[in-house]
Amino acid sequence: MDIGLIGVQRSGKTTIFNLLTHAQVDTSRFGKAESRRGWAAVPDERLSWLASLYHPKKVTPAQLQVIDVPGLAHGESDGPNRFLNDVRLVDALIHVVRAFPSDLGEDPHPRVDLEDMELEIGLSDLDLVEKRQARIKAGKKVTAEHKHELELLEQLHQVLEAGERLDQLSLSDEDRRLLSGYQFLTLKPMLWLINVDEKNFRSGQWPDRSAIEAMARQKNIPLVLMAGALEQEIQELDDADREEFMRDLGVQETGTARLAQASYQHLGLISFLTAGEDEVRAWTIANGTVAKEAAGKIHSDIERGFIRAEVVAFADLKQAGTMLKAREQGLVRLEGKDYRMQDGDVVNFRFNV
Ligand SMILES: Nc1nc2c(ncn2[C@@H]2O[C@H](COP(=O)(O)OP(=O)(O)OP(=O)(O)O)[C@@H](O)[C@H]2O)c(=O)[nH]1
Ligand SMILES: [Mg+2]
Repeated sequence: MDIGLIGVQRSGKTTIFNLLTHAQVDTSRFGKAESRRGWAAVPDERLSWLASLYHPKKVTPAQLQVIDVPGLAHGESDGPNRFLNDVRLVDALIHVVRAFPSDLGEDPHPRVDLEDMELEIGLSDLDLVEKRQARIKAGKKVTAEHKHELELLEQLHQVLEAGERLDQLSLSDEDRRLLSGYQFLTLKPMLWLINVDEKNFRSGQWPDRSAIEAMARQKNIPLVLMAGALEQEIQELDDADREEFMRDLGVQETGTARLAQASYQHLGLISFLTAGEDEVRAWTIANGTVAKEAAGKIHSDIERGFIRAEVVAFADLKQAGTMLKAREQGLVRLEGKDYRMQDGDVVNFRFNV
């Protein structure tokens, strides 16, 4: 699962990237023109509980790949912005919106920034549509499939020209498949991360709040309020200090955890867990994935030789206390290949190759 961080210049993208991936990229200077990738661990308290039960050699959280790209420059771009190419292939986008006064003392104008970015990604999609239309029309023969695609592209063109996102269009599964190859940015799940300073985080008030909340509702985009720089300071504290700081701030979970939860929810993702003396681990799958496919996440051999999945819900296991007791209480089920996996399932796949 790949997630792209986009936003206007100096909105705090690299700060969020550092926070999520525990990287230490310098954010003090302008003009960083390259994109970078890193892995973010998905916080999951269930792993620590399982680790205390199994004392494994290794604990491996679910991982999301995060891509940090250079910021969108105001007024400098004519034509599609080059940096958007670096996020063309991601599964989801996080738009980091500056709602704190910049280090140059400029007031934030998050609504304008949001509108600019929406316009920019819309134009980028429009450019793709037009190129494809031109290519089909320039071809020697226009087949029936081409005709259908041209009609569809015309529809997309209208939506984009009206300043709407393509995900507002209800598409048939077939058309969705047809379009998936284009990697349209406005068809990707998106989340708006409102990046504020400590004062606004505490008060819950930030510039343009009601206008942006209305925009988000209309476009069906979730908002996550976060104080990026502050979160990074919190992350560097030791456990006891961190707890106290968070209590004082009135939050139960770190920004990273809240962001991961929002992404999971919005992207329709769940985690299943495997536990043993070697490793305790969380695996990311799409909601609706069946047991046999989930087994393939671990290894293609396990998928191919799939026999049964031994499944216990994490909550049941925790309540029983140990796997043995869970078994005695009949909480461990044997499921077949078509079983729909649930978030927090602790699984042991039986297979034969
Ligand atoms: N007050 C405050 N400052 C922040 C916050 N997040 C980032 N900054 C500061 O804003 C400046 C830019 O942060 P970056 O994380 O480099 O922003 P960016 O979006 O990656 O910038 P470019 O890649 O140059 O577009 C730095 O000086 C950060 O310390 C925040 O939540 N609050
Ligand atoms: Mg940056």
